[in-house]
Amino acid sequence: MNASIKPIAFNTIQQHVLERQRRLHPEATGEFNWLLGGITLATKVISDQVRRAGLVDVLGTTGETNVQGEVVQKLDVIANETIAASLGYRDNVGIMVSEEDDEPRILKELDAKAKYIVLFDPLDGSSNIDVNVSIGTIFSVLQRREGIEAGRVMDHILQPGYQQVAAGYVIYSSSTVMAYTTGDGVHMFTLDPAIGVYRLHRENITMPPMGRTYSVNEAYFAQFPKGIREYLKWTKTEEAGGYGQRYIGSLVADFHRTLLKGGVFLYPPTRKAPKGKLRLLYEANPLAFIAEQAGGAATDGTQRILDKIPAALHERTPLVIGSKAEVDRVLSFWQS
Ligand code: AHM
Ligand code: MG
Repeated sequence: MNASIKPIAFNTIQQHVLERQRRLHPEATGEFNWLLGGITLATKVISDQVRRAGLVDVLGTTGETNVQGEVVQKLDVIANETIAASLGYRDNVGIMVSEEDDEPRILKELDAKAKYIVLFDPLDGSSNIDVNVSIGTIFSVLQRREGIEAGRVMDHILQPGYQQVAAGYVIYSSSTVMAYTTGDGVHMFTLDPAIGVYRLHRENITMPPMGRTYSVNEAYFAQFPKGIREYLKWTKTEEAGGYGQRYIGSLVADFHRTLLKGGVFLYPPTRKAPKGKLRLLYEANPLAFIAEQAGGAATDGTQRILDKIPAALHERTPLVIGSKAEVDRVLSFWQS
């Protein structure tokens, strides 16, 4: 080859996972890569639908409400079925759990082959779909447990977040970006629309250890616990040194900014949602795994999110997540 012609360097997400596995886990079978391929394929299809919303008939509601009592958007359904179809072909996925489904989808008897359980919020921030604000997909991956009697599906699903083997999210925004972790740091990829692949953008991301930005729906101020109200009042004092506030109303987008720029995202208990609004298994857990892998923290106000033992599929949790020092500061107000 002509020495002056260099091959175009690109590192796709699949290559990245393979390369790290060979280096860090030579015993790995490549099965996780196959599973991740199902998720990346589905999110490329969703990204395409989101980009063409308005041109094709995907905007608006289906006229139904989901198990959580929320209005179902057409794109929610499209995203849900796209992920289900894509993962359904992966013979190593035994169970799927989605925010949009009342019950888990049992694809295969859980055995050594179908060892993965994938939990996801297919389209987070759906209320923002019709107004072109960033939305996203969040996913969490667990493995079936050993020694569980046949048919006891929930025993496999209701595992604490520290048992996750992988987690990630995709944000459909000015570009489509995926971040994931398998417990070896957080890595970020941008979807290259020209060739339809996710290309490495940043490896081993670390969250700034502190940041003077808080992200909360402050319209609920009067409904928040006293300690949270005290923290929010304090951020406006001279002593605090000048805080900024950012709130998009899509968890993925608010988290993505917090991961890159630092600060804290809060969805505390409110009178309307005394256990918080966000779901433990497929919203709080995967983002908490990513936050911790990036050096940040996530708590429900009394304990680490990843230590929570879930009791129900669609369980909700309060969530304070972000830079370690800022999460600790919120806790110091909330717990005093
Ligand atoms: P969704 O999963 O039904 O879209 O709901 C979760 C969303 C999050 O993305 C966001 O953080 C939160 O709801 C916003 O809630 P609120 O409108 O109460 O501020
Ligand atoms: Mg959501």
